[in-house]
Amino acid sequence: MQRKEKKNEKKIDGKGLKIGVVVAEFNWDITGKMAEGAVEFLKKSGVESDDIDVVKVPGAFELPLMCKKMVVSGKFDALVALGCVIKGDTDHYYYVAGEASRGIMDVMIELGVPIGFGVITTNNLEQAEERSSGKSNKGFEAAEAALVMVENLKKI
Ligand code: INI
Repeated sequence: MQRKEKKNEKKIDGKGLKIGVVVAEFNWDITGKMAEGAVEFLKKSGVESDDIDVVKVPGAFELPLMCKKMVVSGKFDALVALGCVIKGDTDHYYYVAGEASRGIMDVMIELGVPIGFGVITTNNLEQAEERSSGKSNKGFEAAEAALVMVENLKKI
């Protein structure tokens, strides 16, 4: 599936912004590509390489704590949280995906710093590959959402 074009899409100016990319190492074949997509978008938007910190965590379950620590440090204008949870034969998927998503939202709402949500949840590896490559790379999209939110929050 192709990335949906947004109405009135305009170039975001990321110059001077400090962005953290938090990426789960679980399913690295997928999340590594998502991290590349996120960094590519940030650089394309003017964020300097030195202002992009990529931090790894073991799995999606660990994303919220690292996001919280990074936001509390006060160093970042926004974060991008990346993970890939693939459905297996047990209920584990629901706990990992559900808690990652709830935890990231809690950090964002409590601390008021935008976090682009790039945790993909899929039925199989094939779907995960689709969502981590080319124009459908969800890392790219999550980075875009983070920068848009920085800009929009400034206007409030
Ligand atoms: N972590 C993921 O990021 N994706 C998964 O699909 C996954 N599955 O299926 O188990 C997963 N599990 C590990 C989890 O995120 C924690 O790292 C682990 O439970 C240790 O706390």
